[in-house]
Amino acid sequence: QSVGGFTVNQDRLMNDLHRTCKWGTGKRWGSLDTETGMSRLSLSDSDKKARDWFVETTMALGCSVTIDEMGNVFAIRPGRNVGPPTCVGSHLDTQPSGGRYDGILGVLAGVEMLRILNERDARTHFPVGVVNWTNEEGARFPISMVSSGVWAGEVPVETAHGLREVRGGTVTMRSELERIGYLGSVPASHTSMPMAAHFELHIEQGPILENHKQKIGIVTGVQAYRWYTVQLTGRDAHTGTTPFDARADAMLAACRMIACSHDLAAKHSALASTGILTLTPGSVNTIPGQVKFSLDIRATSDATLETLEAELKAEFSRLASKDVTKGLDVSVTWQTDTISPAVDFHPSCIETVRASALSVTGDTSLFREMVSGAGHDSVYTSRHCPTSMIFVPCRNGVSHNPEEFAKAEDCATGADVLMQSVLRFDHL
Ligand code: HGY
Ligand code: MN
Ligand code: MN
Ligand code: MN
Repeated sequence: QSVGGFTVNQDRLMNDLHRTCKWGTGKRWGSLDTETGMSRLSLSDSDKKARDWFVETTMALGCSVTIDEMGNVFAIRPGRNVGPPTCVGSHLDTQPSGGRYDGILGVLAGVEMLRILNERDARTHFPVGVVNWTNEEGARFPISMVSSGVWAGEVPVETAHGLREVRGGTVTMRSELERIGYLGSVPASHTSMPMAAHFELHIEQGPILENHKQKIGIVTGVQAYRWYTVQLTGRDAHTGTTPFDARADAMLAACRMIACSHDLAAKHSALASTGILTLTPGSVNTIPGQVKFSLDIRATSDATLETLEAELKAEFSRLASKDVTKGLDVSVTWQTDTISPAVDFHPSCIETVRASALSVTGDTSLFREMVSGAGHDSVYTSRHCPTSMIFVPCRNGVSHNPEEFAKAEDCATGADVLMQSVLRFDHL
């Protein structure tokens, strides 16, 4: 049976999604199926509006709000006893053309949990909290989950503060935190903001739950991933006068490398993707001398990524050499932007989520254990406190796309399992 018989208010939860999603969409959210996607990049003006709403709303619900030096926002509701809070967390920042559930649902489900606890005048043993982690997506600033990474002691705060935008430019994370008023004075650290546990509700962002007609994913861990920026330097030259054997064509080399990365990854049952590609000078009749592209590789184990990385580096050098280009050498340099190791979540939290899923759905066929294909802030919280995640299905498994959609009743079921997990953990 569910702890306290508490269930979330589905309409209110979805209204919060409507309301907060107007910050970052071109127009007010109409029907769920047709609205434009979200573009609420971290520390942007629209992110500030969503953050301000989160701070005001949780303070009005009786929480103390702490903002740390990475702009992570901790809204803590007191319990009967003093101690580290059992937290739910996720992120309000989105992809440049993303969906309206990724991250957002997890934070708003936390707000709804606070509302229910207040309405039922329930006082938990220990404090409970809701956390908004800064720049989870890594879309604006190039290290994803960077702020939970600082909190976990895995990313130096100076490195995070110094990050410049993926798109180039002079602003840094620090200058943007300052500009929007979220450069907190509290160190971003698990020692200054300890947590008893961290649960994260998130859409699955893949097709497994929907394909199996299931409602809840009990997330047992997260696969490993690494992000690189690969820079190729050839030589600008005239497209009409330069024979193939006199070219150092960085673009041709890049095409071969990107195709090769998919083949090598597939050989290791891994994934490889290029989402950003820039070149100069960008003229029809000039062979590009400079190309920069992103490389995102994913696999269930770190060892596989180690092997794949070494093979990719060797192959890219070969593909850039004149033996293959039949022209002049192209130089290759690698920059590692993100290393997110594979993690296994804590058995105690996995058990708690499973018991909660049963108490909410009453039917073991409606949920399954699974590993997350996407990275989440829970990767880093699991370094310092018991952590697990709850997935809900999303239509066609599509995410990082304006078509991202999750049914209201599935969001509510996930929010109930999240709330139950917190209450169960608090009672442990
Ligand atoms: O890339 C990821 O998996 C995460 O959304 N940062
Ligand atoms: Mn996310
Ligand atoms: Mn995402
Ligand atoms: Mn993520």
